[in-house]
Amino acid sequence: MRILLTGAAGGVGARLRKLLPAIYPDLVLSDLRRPDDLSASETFVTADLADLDQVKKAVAGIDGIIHLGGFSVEGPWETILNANIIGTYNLFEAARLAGVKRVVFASSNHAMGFHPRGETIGTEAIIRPDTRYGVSKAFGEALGAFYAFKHDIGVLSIRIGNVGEEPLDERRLAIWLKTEDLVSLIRIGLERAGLIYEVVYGMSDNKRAWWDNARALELGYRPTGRSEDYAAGILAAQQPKNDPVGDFFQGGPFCTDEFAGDLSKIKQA
Ligand code: 15L
Repeated sequence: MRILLTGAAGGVGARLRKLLPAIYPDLVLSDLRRPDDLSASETFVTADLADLDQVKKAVAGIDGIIHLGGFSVEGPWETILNANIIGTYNLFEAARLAGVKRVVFASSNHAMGFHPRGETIGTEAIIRPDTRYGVSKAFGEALGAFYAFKHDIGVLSIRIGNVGEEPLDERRLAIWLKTEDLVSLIRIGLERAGLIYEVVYGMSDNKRAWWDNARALELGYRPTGRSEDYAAGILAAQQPKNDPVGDFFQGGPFCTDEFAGDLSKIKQA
């Protein structure tokens, strides 16, 4: 399979560039700018997702896409609109026109960030984005379902927690995703026979998880990372903070940012 990785110059893209070539030797990378450390063996196409013609060029001859591209945190509406809303539309539209068979969409936990940490949610829970960024990820998931059923592209939306070598703090003990586990989920999206449209949570085997990832397990996911192995060190190093909103909701500080709601009312509802 000839695979396109969008957002290849970002943090998660950099991690995937180390692991994917062994699995998909015919890998094409794209982003707004060339990664500084691009090697001679890597194929790179510059593409602005907001420009359909550029996306069409990047997608030509591709069998499957891993779509990480876009703006990966909260930002002004214009930024989110261009990079994530128009950009993701262009990506799926270019995929349809080019006859791409599979798309793995990097959604985010922030599509669901306003669920309380005390609740365990599955993939059927109501969408509750915590930011304009989270709204754009919910849009991307909806777009994925639309292109899957209407245009026969197999799509996997992965609601990614936090990708890294190890969990960073108490919140990330619940949502940590080891890079190798992300690769396993990507392989399900690109290779699993008969896949039409699925949503899974992008987390490792985390004891403190607040997501029910049963569907991912049914699809064959076997995570290897265990955040609990890091828990004692992280909890001992954790600095006290005063963030009642962020501490209550799964989205953490993304919920606190610009928050003008009534936390006590929400807690009583
Ligand atoms: C995300 O969606 C971001 O892309 C990433 O930078 C982290 O902030 C992550 O969520 C998180 O929730 O920790």
